[in-house]
Amino acid sequence: MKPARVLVIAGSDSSAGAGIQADIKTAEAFGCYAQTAITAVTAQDTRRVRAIHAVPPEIVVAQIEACLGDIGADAIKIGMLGSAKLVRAVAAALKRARVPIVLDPVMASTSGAKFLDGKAMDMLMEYLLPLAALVTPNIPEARRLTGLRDTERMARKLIAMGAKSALIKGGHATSATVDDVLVWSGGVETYAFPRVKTRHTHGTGCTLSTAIACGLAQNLSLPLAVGRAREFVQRAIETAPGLGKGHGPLNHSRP
Ligand code: PXL
Repeated sequence: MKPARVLVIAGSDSSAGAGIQADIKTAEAFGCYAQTAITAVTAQDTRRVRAIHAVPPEIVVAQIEACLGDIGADAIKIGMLGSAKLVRAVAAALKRARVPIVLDPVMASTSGAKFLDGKAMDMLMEYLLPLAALVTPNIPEARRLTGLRDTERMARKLIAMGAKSALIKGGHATSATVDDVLVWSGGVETYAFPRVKTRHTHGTGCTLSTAIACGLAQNLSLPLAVGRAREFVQRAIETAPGLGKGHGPLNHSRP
C-alpha cells in the first residue's frame, strides 16, 4: 500500500531536534511519506540559534509546487516561516490546496530566538489562519494572537478569526499536568499528560504538529489524530537521549 503523504513547509534545524529534521523523523515513525519545502536554514545547537538564512519566497513556492504537482499530499503542515513576505507567498501557493493544513504559528525557538516579527504575525492571521484545518499555538503564541488568557476562549477566538479548529498547548503553563485543549466542530477535548521534568523539549511543537498532520493524512478524525500525536510526543520526551548541553532533542525513533 502507498504511504499517506505529508508536505511540510518549515525551517531546517542543524541540530536536528526541531524543524524539518524533526518533521521527517516524525513522519517516518508514523509510516508517512514526507516531502519538504524549506523556508529557512538555521545554524543552531541545543543552546542557541547562531544564524538564520531565509530562503527566497519564490524558491519556497517552487518547492511547494514541485511537491504538490507530482507526488501530491494528503495533509500539509506549516511551521517556521520567518517573514511577512513568505507568509503571503505560502498562503497564495496553498489557496487551492484541498487537503487539511495544520498551522503551527512558530514565533520563537525553544531556546528563545525570535522567528517571526509583528507584521508577519498579522499577515499570518489574515492570510493563513483561514486556510488552517487546525492551528496549534503554545500559550505565549495564543496570547500574542488573541490578546486573551483563558485557554478555551483563546481557541474560540482563533476559530472566529478563521481557523477551523484550534489546539492550545499547555507546555508553558506550570500545572502538574500539561493540558492541551482542542476546540473543534465536535466540541472541546482536553488532553492531559504528566509534566515531565526535563530540559529536553527542543522540537516538541514541530513534532506534535507534524504527528497530527500524519494522522489527518491517514484519515484519522481530528481528536484521534491529536490524541495519537500527543502520546507520541509524551513518549518521545520521556525517552529523550539526553544529547547536548541545552534543550536537547526528543527520541523520534519508536519512542
Ligand atoms: O520549535 C520551533 C522551531 C521551528 N522551526 C525551526 C526551529 C524551531 C526551534 O528551534 O529550529 C527550524
